[in-house]
Amino acid sequence: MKSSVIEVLQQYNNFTKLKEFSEYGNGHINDTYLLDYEGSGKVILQKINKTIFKEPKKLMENIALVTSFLRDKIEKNGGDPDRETLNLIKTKDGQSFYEDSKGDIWRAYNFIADTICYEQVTNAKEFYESGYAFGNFQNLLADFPVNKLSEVIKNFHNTEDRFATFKAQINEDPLGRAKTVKEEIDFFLNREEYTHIFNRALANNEISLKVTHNDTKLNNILFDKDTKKALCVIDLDTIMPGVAAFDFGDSIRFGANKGLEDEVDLSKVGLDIELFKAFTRGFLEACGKSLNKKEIELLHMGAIVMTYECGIRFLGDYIAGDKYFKIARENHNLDRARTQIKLISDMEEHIEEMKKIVEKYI
Ligand code: ADP
Ligand code: GN1
Ligand code: MG
Repeated sequence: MKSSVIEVLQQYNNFTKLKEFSEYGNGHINDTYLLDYEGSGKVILQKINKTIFKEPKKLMENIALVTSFLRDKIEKNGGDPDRETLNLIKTKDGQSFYEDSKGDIWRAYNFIADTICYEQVTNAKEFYESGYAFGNFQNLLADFPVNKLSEVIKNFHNTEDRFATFKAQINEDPLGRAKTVKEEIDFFLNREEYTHIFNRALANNEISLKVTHNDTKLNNILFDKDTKKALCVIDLDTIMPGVAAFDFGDSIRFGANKGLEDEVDLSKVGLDIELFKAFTRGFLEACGKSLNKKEIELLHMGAIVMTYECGIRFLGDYIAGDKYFKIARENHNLDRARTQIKLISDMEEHIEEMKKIVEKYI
Protein backbone atom coordinates (compact mmCIF):
# COMPACT_ATOMS: atom_id res chain seq x y z
CA MET A 1 0.00 0.00 0.00
CA LYS A 2 1.28 3.48 -0.88
CA SER A 3 2.64 5.57 1.99
CA SER A 4 0.19 8.36 1.15
CA VAL A 5 -2.72 5.95 1.71
CA ILE A 6 -1.30 4.84 5.05
CA GLU A 7 -0.99 8.49 6.07
CA VAL A 8 -4.65 9.06 5.15
CA LEU A 9 -5.97 6.00 6.97
CA GLN A 10 -4.33 7.25 10.16
CA GLN A 11 -6.52 10.37 10.10
CA TYR A 12 -9.73 8.42 10.66
CA ASN A 13 -10.92 6.44 13.67
CA ASN A 14 -10.55 2.69 13.06
CA PHE A 15 -9.49 2.86 9.40
CA THR A 16 -6.11 1.28 10.14
CA LYS A 17 -7.79 -1.92 11.37
CA LEU A 18 -8.08 -3.05 7.79
CA LYS A 19 -9.51 -6.36 6.62
CA GLU A 20 -9.58 -5.43 2.96
CA PHE A 21 -8.36 -2.63 0.71
CA SER A 22 -8.80 -2.47 -3.06
CA GLU A 23 -9.24 -0.13 -6.00
CA TYR A 24 -12.89 0.29 -6.84
CA GLY A 25 -15.35 1.37 -9.55
CA ASN A 26 -15.07 2.59 -13.13
CA GLY A 27 -14.86 6.37 -12.76
CA HIS A 28 -12.71 8.29 -15.24
CA ILE A 29 -11.58 10.97 -12.82
CA ASN A 30 -10.85 10.27 -9.15
CA ASP A 31 -8.90 7.43 -7.49
CA THR A 32 -11.49 5.36 -5.64
CA TYR A 33 -10.75 2.67 -3.03
CA LEU A 34 -12.97 0.35 -1.07
CA LEU A 35 -11.92 -0.44 2.46
CA ASP A 36 -13.35 -2.80 4.98
CA TYR A 37 -12.22 -2.59 8.57
CA GLU A 38 -12.78 -4.38 11.86
CA GLY A 39 -15.71 -3.29 13.92
CA SER A 40 -17.74 -1.41 11.37
CA GLY A 41 -18.88 -1.27 7.77
CA LYS A 42 -17.15 -0.62 4.50
CA VAL A 43 -15.92 2.76 3.36
CA ILE A 44 -15.30 4.46 0.02
CA LEU A 45 -12.06 6.44 0.13
CA GLN A 46 -11.29 8.84 -2.73
CA LYS A 47 -8.36 10.96 -3.77
CA ILE A 48 -9.66 13.94 -5.69
CA ASN A 49 -8.06 14.52 -9.06
CA LYS A 50 -6.38 17.86 -8.46
CA THR A 51 -5.24 18.30 -12.07
CA ILE A 52 -8.91 18.50 -12.97
CA PHE A 53 -10.33 20.08 -9.84
CA LYS A 54 -8.07 23.07 -9.24
CA GLU A 55 -9.78 24.04 -6.00
CA PRO A 56 -10.53 20.73 -4.27
CA LYS A 57 -11.26 22.38 -0.93
CA LYS A 58 -14.03 24.46 -2.47
CA LEU A 59 -15.33 21.32 -4.11
CA MET A 60 -15.44 19.64 -0.69
CA GLU A 61 -17.29 22.64 0.75
CA ASN A 62 -19.91 22.20 -2.00
CA ILE A 63 -20.26 18.51 -1.23
CA ALA A 64 -20.49 19.02 2.55
CA LEU A 65 -23.22 21.64 2.06
CA VAL A 66 -25.19 19.66 -0.50
CA THR A 67 -25.06 16.33 1.34
CA SER A 68 -26.20 17.84 4.62
CA PHE A 69 -29.00 19.71 2.80
CA LEU A 70 -30.04 16.45 1.10
CA ARG A 71 -29.91 14.55 4.41
CA ASP A 72 -32.38 16.99 6.00
CA LYS A 73 -34.72 16.93 2.99
CA ILE A 74 -34.72 13.14 2.73
CA GLU A 75 -35.37 12.81 6.46
CA LYS A 76 -38.28 15.27 6.24
CA ASN A 77 -39.72 13.35 3.28
CA GLY A 78 -39.64 10.14 5.36
CA GLY A 79 -36.73 8.59 3.43
CA ASP A 80 -33.57 6.93 4.69
CA PRO A 81 -30.75 9.51 4.65
CA ASP A 82 -28.11 6.86 5.36
CA ARG A 83 -28.85 5.17 2.03
CA GLU A 84 -30.42 7.82 -0.16
CA THR A 85 -27.56 10.31 -0.10
CA LEU A 86 -23.79 10.16 0.25
CA ASN A 87 -22.57 10.76 3.80
CA LEU A 88 -19.10 12.11 4.43
CA ILE A 89 -17.11 10.55 7.27
CA LYS A 90 -15.28 13.07 9.42
CA THR A 91 -11.58 12.77 10.21
CA LYS A 92 -10.39 12.51 13.84
CA ASP A 93 -10.12 16.31 13.71
CA GLY A 94 -13.75 16.66 12.66
CA GLN A 95 -12.93 17.68 9.06
CA SER A 96 -14.79 16.45 5.98
CA PHE A 97 -11.54 15.91 4.06
CA TYR A 98 -7.84 15.41 4.67
CA GLU A 99 -5.00 17.18 2.88
CA ASP A 100 -1.97 14.87 2.80
CA SER A 101 1.67 15.92 2.90
CA LYS A 102 1.75 16.07 -0.93
CA GLY A 103 -1.20 18.44 -1.01
CA ASP A 104 -3.67 15.83 -2.26
CA ILE A 105 -7.21 15.99 -0.91
CA TRP A 106 -8.89 12.80 0.31
CA ARG A 107 -12.44 12.13 1.46
CA ALA A 108 -14.31 9.15 2.88
CA TYR A 109 -17.96 8.20 2.40
CA ASN A 110 -20.01 5.50 4.05
CA PHE A 111 -20.16 2.61 1.62
CA ILE A 112 -23.80 2.14 0.63
CA ALA A 113 -24.17 -1.63 0.85
CA ASP A 114 -26.48 -3.96 -1.08
CA THR A 115 -26.49 -1.76 -4.14
CA ILE A 116 -25.69 -2.25 -7.81
CA CYS A 117 -23.97 0.23 -10.06
CA TYR A 118 -24.64 -0.39 -13.76
CA GLU A 119 -22.36 0.37 -16.70
CA GLN A 120 -25.17 -0.42 -19.12
CA VAL A 121 -28.94 -0.41 -18.84
CA THR A 122 -30.47 -3.88 -18.72
CA ASN A 123 -34.14 -2.91 -19.13
CA ALA A 124 -36.38 0.12 -19.69
CA LYS A 125 -37.82 0.05 -16.17
CA GLU A 126 -34.33 0.53 -14.76
CA PHE A 127 -33.72 3.52 -17.02
CA TYR A 128 -37.09 5.01 -16.08
CA GLU A 129 -35.89 4.72 -12.47
CA SER A 130 -32.67 6.48 -13.32
CA GLY A 131 -34.60 9.31 -15.05
CA TYR A 132 -36.78 9.70 -12.00
CA ALA A 133 -33.73 9.75 -9.71
CA PHE A 134 -31.91 12.50 -11.62
CA GLY A 135 -35.15 14.50 -12.05
CA ASN A 136 -35.87 14.15 -8.37
CA PHE A 137 -32.31 15.18 -7.52
CA GLN A 138 -32.96 18.51 -9.29
CA ASN A 139 -36.22 18.82 -7.38
CA LEU A 140 -34.65 18.15 -3.99
CA LEU A 141 -32.09 20.86 -4.66
CA ALA A 142 -34.51 23.35 -6.22
CA ASP A 143 -34.49 25.53 -3.06
CA PHE A 144 -30.78 25.06 -2.29
CA PRO A 145 -29.10 28.48 -1.99
CA VAL A 146 -27.22 28.56 -5.31
CA ASN A 147 -24.96 31.44 -4.29
CA LYS A 148 -23.30 29.15 -1.72
CA LEU A 149 -21.97 26.87 -4.47
CA SER A 150 -18.53 27.43 -5.99
CA GLU A 151 -18.21 26.85 -9.72
CA VAL A 152 -15.64 24.07 -9.37
CA ILE A 153 -14.84 23.80 -13.08
CA LYS A 154 -15.46 27.02 -14.94
CA ASN A 155 -17.38 26.61 -18.20
CA PHE A 156 -17.86 22.89 -17.50
CA HIS A 157 -20.83 22.60 -19.86
CA ASN A 158 -20.19 25.70 -21.93
CA THR A 159 -20.07 23.90 -25.25
CA GLU A 160 -18.79 26.96 -27.15
CA ASP A 161 -15.86 27.11 -24.76
CA ARG A 162 -15.27 23.35 -25.13
CA PHE A 163 -15.23 23.86 -28.91
CA ALA A 164 -12.55 26.57 -28.61
CA THR A 165 -10.44 24.20 -26.49
CA PHE A 166 -10.94 21.44 -29.08
CA LYS A 167 -9.68 23.71 -31.89
CA ALA A 168 -6.67 24.73 -29.78
CA GLN A 169 -5.86 21.06 -29.15
CA ILE A 170 -5.99 20.38 -32.90
CA ASN A 171 -3.65 23.32 -33.56
CA GLU A 172 -1.18 22.28 -30.88
CA ASP A 173 -1.28 18.59 -31.84
CA PRO A 174 1.74 17.67 -29.67
CA LEU A 175 1.93 14.03 -30.82
CA GLY A 176 1.04 14.47 -34.50
CA ARG A 177 -2.21 12.55 -33.97
CA ALA A 178 -4.53 15.08 -35.64
CA LYS A 179 -3.74 13.99 -39.20
CA THR A 180 -4.67 10.38 -38.36
CA VAL A 181 -8.18 11.38 -37.19
CA LYS A 182 -9.13 13.95 -39.81
CA GLU A 183 -12.49 12.38 -40.54
CA GLU A 184 -13.45 12.43 -36.87
CA ILE A 185 -12.27 16.04 -36.47
CA ASP A 186 -14.29 17.13 -39.52
CA PHE A 187 -17.41 15.43 -38.16
CA PHE A 188 -17.33 17.78 -35.19
CA LEU A 189 -16.14 20.91 -37.02
CA ASN A 190 -19.05 20.51 -39.46
CA ARG A 191 -21.53 20.56 -36.59
CA GLU A 192 -20.32 23.69 -34.80
CA GLU A 193 -23.92 25.00 -34.82
CA TYR A 194 -24.72 22.64 -31.90
CA THR A 195 -22.35 24.56 -29.64
CA HIS A 196 -24.49 27.72 -29.71
CA ILE A 197 -27.98 26.36 -28.95
CA PHE A 198 -27.97 26.53 -25.17
CA ASN A 199 -25.83 29.64 -24.75
CA ARG A 200 -28.25 31.44 -27.04
CA ALA A 201 -31.32 30.20 -25.14
CA LEU A 202 -29.72 31.30 -21.84
CA ALA A 203 -28.75 34.70 -23.22
CA ASN A 204 -32.33 35.22 -24.46
CA ASN A 205 -33.67 34.20 -21.02
CA GLU A 206 -35.68 31.41 -22.63
CA ILE A 207 -34.24 28.90 -20.16
CA SER A 208 -32.69 29.37 -16.72
CA LEU A 209 -29.87 27.98 -14.62
CA LYS A 210 -30.79 25.54 -11.82
CA VAL A 211 -28.74 23.50 -9.35
CA THR A 212 -27.82 20.50 -11.48
CA HIS A 213 -25.61 17.42 -11.13
CA ASN A 214 -23.75 17.85 -14.43
CA ASP A 215 -22.38 14.31 -14.65
CA THR A 216 -25.47 12.14 -14.89
CA LYS A 217 -24.00 8.89 -16.13
CA LEU A 218 -25.83 5.72 -15.23
CA ASN A 219 -22.85 4.62 -13.13
CA ASN A 220 -23.34 7.68 -10.94
CA ILE A 221 -26.49 6.13 -9.46
CA LEU A 222 -26.62 3.28 -6.96
CA PHE A 223 -29.61 0.94 -7.34
CA ASP A 224 -31.02 -1.12 -4.49
CA LYS A 225 -29.95 -4.71 -5.19
CA ASP A 226 -33.28 -6.19 -4.02
CA THR A 227 -35.96 -3.70 -5.13
CA LYS A 228 -33.95 -2.64 -8.23
CA LYS A 229 -35.06 0.92 -7.53
CA ALA A 230 -32.68 3.84 -8.02
CA LEU A 231 -31.54 4.62 -4.50
CA CYS A 232 -28.78 7.20 -4.39
CA VAL A 233 -27.26 9.74 -6.77
CA ILE A 234 -23.48 9.79 -6.29
CA ASP A 235 -20.40 11.55 -7.75
CA LEU A 236 -21.34 15.02 -6.55
CA ASP A 237 -18.10 16.73 -7.63
CA THR A 238 -19.70 18.75 -10.41
CA ILE A 239 -22.83 20.04 -8.71
CA MET A 240 -23.10 23.61 -9.96
CA PRO A 241 -25.65 25.91 -11.52
CA GLY A 242 -26.48 24.30 -14.87
CA VAL A 243 -29.05 23.54 -17.52
CA ALA A 244 -31.72 20.85 -16.94
CA ALA A 245 -31.36 19.59 -20.52
CA PHE A 246 -27.71 18.78 -19.86
CA ASP A 247 -28.52 16.47 -16.96
CA PHE A 248 -31.17 14.90 -19.16
CA GLY A 249 -28.86 14.77 -22.17
CA ASP A 250 -25.80 13.27 -20.50
CA SER A 251 -27.92 10.44 -19.13
CA ILE A 252 -29.26 9.69 -22.60
CA ARG A 253 -25.75 9.85 -24.07
CA PHE A 254 -24.50 7.16 -21.73
CA GLY A 255 -27.55 5.08 -20.84
CA ALA A 256 -29.71 5.10 -23.98
CA ASN A 257 -26.72 3.96 -26.03
CA LYS A 258 -27.19 0.36 -27.20
CA GLY A 259 -23.46 -0.15 -26.68
CA LEU A 260 -20.88 0.87 -24.11
CA GLU A 261 -19.25 4.31 -24.12
CA ASP A 262 -15.99 2.71 -25.30
CA GLU A 263 -17.41 -0.01 -27.57
CA VAL A 264 -15.04 -0.76 -30.44
CA ASP A 265 -17.62 -2.54 -32.61
CA LEU A 266 -19.59 0.48 -33.77
CA SER A 267 -22.38 -1.68 -35.18
CA LYS A 268 -23.40 -2.16 -31.54
CA VAL A 269 -23.65 1.58 -30.88
CA GLY A 270 -26.84 3.59 -31.42
CA LEU A 271 -29.79 5.26 -29.76
CA ASP A 272 -32.34 2.96 -28.17
CA ILE A 273 -35.55 4.93 -28.63
CA GLU A 274 -37.48 2.83 -26.08
CA LEU A 275 -34.88 3.71 -23.47
CA PHE A 276 -35.10 7.35 -24.52
CA LYS A 277 -38.87 7.19 -23.94
CA ALA A 278 -38.50 5.52 -20.54
CA PHE A 279 -35.92 8.01 -19.27
CA THR A 280 -37.96 10.99 -20.51
CA ARG A 281 -41.02 9.75 -18.64
CA GLY A 282 -39.08 9.23 -15.39
CA PHE A 283 -37.22 12.53 -15.59
CA LEU A 284 -40.29 14.61 -16.40
CA GLU A 285 -42.54 12.87 -13.88
CA ALA A 286 -40.03 13.98 -11.27
CA CYS A 287 -39.12 17.52 -12.40
CA GLY A 288 -41.37 18.38 -15.38
CA LYS A 289 -43.39 20.87 -13.34
CA SER A 290 -40.34 23.01 -12.66
CA LEU A 291 -39.42 23.30 -16.37
CA ASN A 292 -40.89 25.85 -18.76
CA LYS A 293 -42.08 25.03 -22.29
CA LYS A 294 -38.77 25.92 -23.93
CA GLU A 295 -36.80 23.85 -21.39
CA ILE A 296 -38.89 20.79 -22.26
CA GLU A 297 -38.76 21.51 -26.00
CA LEU A 298 -34.95 21.57 -25.85
CA LEU A 299 -34.45 18.33 -23.89
CA HIS A 300 -33.77 16.15 -26.93
CA MET A 301 -31.26 18.74 -28.18
CA GLY A 302 -29.58 18.39 -24.77
CA ALA A 303 -28.94 14.75 -25.65
CA ILE A 304 -27.30 15.67 -28.96
CA VAL A 305 -25.30 18.57 -27.50
CA MET A 306 -24.03 16.52 -24.53
CA THR A 307 -22.94 13.71 -26.85
CA TYR A 308 -21.28 16.26 -29.12
CA GLU A 309 -19.55 17.95 -26.17
CA CYS A 310 -18.30 14.67 -24.74
CA GLY A 311 -17.15 13.65 -28.23
CA ILE A 312 -14.96 16.73 -28.67
CA ARG A 313 -13.64 16.27 -25.13
CA PHE A 314 -12.63 12.64 -25.83
CA LEU A 315 -11.17 13.41 -29.26
CA GLY A 316 -9.44 16.56 -27.98
CA ASP A 317 -7.91 14.57 -25.12
CA TYR A 318 -6.73 11.86 -27.53
CA ILE A 319 -5.02 14.54 -29.64
CA ALA A 320 -3.56 16.23 -26.54
CA GLY A 321 -2.02 12.93 -25.38
CA ASP A 322 -4.65 11.50 -22.98
CA LYS A 323 -4.12 14.03 -20.23
CA TYR A 324 -7.64 14.25 -18.77
CA PHE A 325 -9.67 11.03 -18.90
CA LYS A 326 -8.19 7.86 -17.41
CA ILE A 327 -7.41 5.34 -20.14
CA ALA A 328 -7.07 1.59 -19.80
CA ARG A 329 -5.77 0.85 -23.29
CA GLU A 330 -4.18 2.48 -26.34
CA ASN A 331 -6.63 4.64 -28.35
CA HIS A 332 -9.19 4.45 -25.53
CA ASN A 333 -10.18 8.10 -25.89
CA LEU A 334 -10.35 7.74 -29.67
CA ASP A 335 -12.66 4.73 -29.29
CA ARG A 336 -14.82 6.79 -26.93
CA ALA A 337 -14.93 9.68 -29.41
CA ARG A 338 -15.98 7.30 -32.20
CA THR A 339 -18.91 5.93 -30.19
CA GLN A 340 -20.09 9.51 -29.63
CA ILE A 341 -19.89 10.18 -33.38
CA LYS A 342 -21.94 7.08 -34.17
CA LEU A 343 -24.47 8.01 -31.50
CA ILE A 344 -24.84 11.59 -32.76
CA SER A 345 -25.39 10.30 -36.30
CA ASP A 346 -28.07 7.95 -35.03
CA MET A 347 -29.73 10.68 -32.95
CA GLU A 348 -29.76 12.94 -36.01
CA GLU A 349 -31.69 10.24 -37.87
CA HIS A 350 -34.20 9.95 -35.04
CA ILE A 351 -34.47 13.62 -34.18
CA GLU A 352 -38.15 14.01 -35.12
CA GLU A 353 -39.09 10.96 -33.06
CA MET A 354 -37.12 12.26 -30.05
CA LYS A 355 -38.78 15.66 -30.40
CA LYS A 356 -42.27 14.14 -30.43
CA ILE A 357 -41.54 12.09 -27.31
CA VAL A 358 -40.47 15.09 -25.22
CA GLU A 359 -43.18 17.37 -26.60
CA LYS A 360 -45.88 15.08 -25.23
CA TYR A 361 -44.97 16.45 -21.80
CA ILE A 362 -45.50 20.14 -22.61
P1 ADP B 1 -15.47 9.19 -10.42
O1 ADP B 1 -15.63 10.68 -10.24
O2 ADP B 1 -14.06 8.82 -10.66
O3 ADP B 1 -16.44 8.68 -11.43
P2 ADP B 1 -17.28 8.15 -8.34
O4 ADP B 1 -17.53 9.05 -7.16
O5 ADP B 1 -18.35 8.08 -9.36
O6 ADP B 1 -15.86 8.53 -9.00
O7 ADP B 1 -17.01 6.69 -7.75
C1 ADP B 1 -16.58 5.61 -8.58
C2 ADP B 1 -17.44 4.38 -8.34
O8 ADP B 1 -17.36 3.98 -6.94
C3 ADP B 1 -18.95 4.57 -8.56
O9 ADP B 1 -19.29 4.41 -9.93
C4 ADP B 1 -19.55 3.49 -7.66
O10 ADP B 1 -19.49 2.22 -8.27
C5 ADP B 1 -18.60 3.46 -6.47
N1 ADP B 1 -19.05 4.26 -5.31
C6 ADP B 1 -18.75 5.56 -5.07
N2 ADP B 1 -19.26 5.98 -3.89
C7 ADP B 1 -19.91 4.92 -3.35
C8 ADP B 1 -20.61 4.69 -2.10
N3 ADP B 1 -20.74 5.66 -1.18
N4 ADP B 1 -21.13 3.45 -1.86
C9 ADP B 1 -20.97 2.45 -2.78
N5 ADP B 1 -20.31 2.60 -3.96
C10 ADP B 1 -19.77 3.81 -4.25
C1 GN1 C 1 -16.18 11.90 -16.35
O1 GN1 C 1 -16.23 11.14 -13.23
P1 GN1 C 1 -16.99 10.39 -14.25
O2 GN1 C 1 -16.28 9.20 -14.79
O3 GN1 C 1 -18.39 10.11 -13.74
C2 GN1 C 1 -16.32 13.41 -16.57
C3 GN1 C 1 -17.66 13.71 -17.23
C4 GN1 C 1 -17.75 12.97 -18.57
C5 GN1 C 1 -17.54 11.48 -18.31
C6 GN1 C 1 -17.50 10.71 -19.60
C7 GN1 C 1 -15.40 15.82 -13.85
O4 GN1 C 1 -17.20 11.45 -15.47
O5 GN1 C 1 -17.78 15.11 -17.48
O6 GN1 C 1 -19.00 13.19 -19.18
O7 GN1 C 1 -16.31 11.23 -17.59
N1 GN1 C 1 -16.23 14.11 -15.29
C8 GN1 C 1 -15.47 15.22 -15.18
O8 GN1 C 1 -17.61 9.35 -19.34
O9 GN1 C 1 -14.87 15.73 -16.13
MG1 MG D 1 -18.51 8.56 -11.42
